[in-house]
Amino acid sequence: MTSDQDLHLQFPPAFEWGVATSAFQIEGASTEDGKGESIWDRFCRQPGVIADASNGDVACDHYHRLDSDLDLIQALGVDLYRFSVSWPRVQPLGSGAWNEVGLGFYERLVDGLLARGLRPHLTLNHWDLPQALQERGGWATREVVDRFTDYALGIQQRLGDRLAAITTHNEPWVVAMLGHEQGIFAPGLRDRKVALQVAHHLLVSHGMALKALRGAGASARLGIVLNLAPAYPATDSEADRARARLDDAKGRRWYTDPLFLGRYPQEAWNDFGGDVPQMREGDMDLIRQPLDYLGVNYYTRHMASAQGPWDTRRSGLPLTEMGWEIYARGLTDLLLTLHHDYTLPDVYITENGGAFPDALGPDGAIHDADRTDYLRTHIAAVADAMRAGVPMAGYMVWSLMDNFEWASGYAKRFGIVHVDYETQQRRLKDSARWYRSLLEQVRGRRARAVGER
Ligand code: IFM
Repeated sequence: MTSDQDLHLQFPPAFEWGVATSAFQIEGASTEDGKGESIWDRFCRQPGVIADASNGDVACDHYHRLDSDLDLIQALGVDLYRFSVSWPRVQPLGSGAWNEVGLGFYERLVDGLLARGLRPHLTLNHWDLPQALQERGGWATREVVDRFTDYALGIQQRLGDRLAAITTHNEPWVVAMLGHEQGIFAPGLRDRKVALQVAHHLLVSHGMALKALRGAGASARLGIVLNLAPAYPATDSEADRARARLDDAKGRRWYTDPLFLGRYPQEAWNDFGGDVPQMREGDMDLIRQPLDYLGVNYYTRHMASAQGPWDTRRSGLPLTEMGWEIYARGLTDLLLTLHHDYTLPDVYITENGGAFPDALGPDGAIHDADRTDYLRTHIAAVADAMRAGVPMAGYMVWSLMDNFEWASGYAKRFGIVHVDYETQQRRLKDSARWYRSLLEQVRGRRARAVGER
């Protein structure tokens, strides 16, 4: 096994390291300075949908603590920061007028990162669609494709010259399926046909926005972020193996095949039957725009059983607080499968991390050895994939700090920095100190590489 001493040696000096967050999960200030309502603001107000009945009104109060949070990011020694723009903060109704104060916030954020030597990786859609667009049908309507493209161009015009990367969407599967089929995320709908139409519009809007951004001369690298889990059969039976292939086609390839091959996987298309989306001529060509990078969010594997949903406790592997199996090898397998199936652009792990109990010790520290182990083994899994030829470009921890974990509220903590929600005090957990020391070793190596030239 790769030791801590050796881990940084597995990565070339140019490999980039970062931490990630999203607007709704940390900003708060949900009605301030002209911000419009998002579908998550609205969803949280429904009784019973958020485990602890909380919302994003205050969250980590990042909106009011921007400078000290940027100092915190810099202190970790990372190269880049992945964040998202709240669409309704900059364009309250999702069309028409822009909100100058909201744009100013992101301008300060981007300039503050650059001043601290950090590269801004901006995500346009991390789920908080303006509620005004939802009233007109949201992602289920074709209109949203044009609105999203206008929004992308507005951000490009204002911030584009200073961004290292622009991601169109974060995890389209989650928006489509958890938001529109299972109804456990905003906007809380339960209709598979609608969900698949939403997925199609997310992909088309990705392609349309990418094309428009390139047309506008964007200098940032452009890509998309997918949540992917490799599918394994629960047993060696033919039935379970067939289920794993089908689950993979419906969960992963439904997104990656259109992006890289310009078509939906046939077996998933057949299985979805009458629920498949309506398409327009040219849609698949639009979706298959050249990507500068693919972002992969990895947390766990998927076990496929012909008997029905798999109970993760059956595997005997340690689980995170989300009940997700800890299986680092799955990350290597996933990356190798992607490398085998497609000609990949640069690949970033745009999210990876775990929720753990995180008790605050009597010494005022958080000894989250379980999270440090999780990060170490998954980073080693990335190194394994890279050695096997996968074009890995960077790795980002989810998350910089504890935050609003959607339907789980604030009870599940993913941060490497602890947030005391009473006082908003930030405290580095042991995992943050470990990550920082890994990056110090990386820096030492980079400095030596420059010295040797
Ligand atoms: O917190 C989320 C994030 O917003 C998207 N990816 C998964 C994370 C953990 O559930």
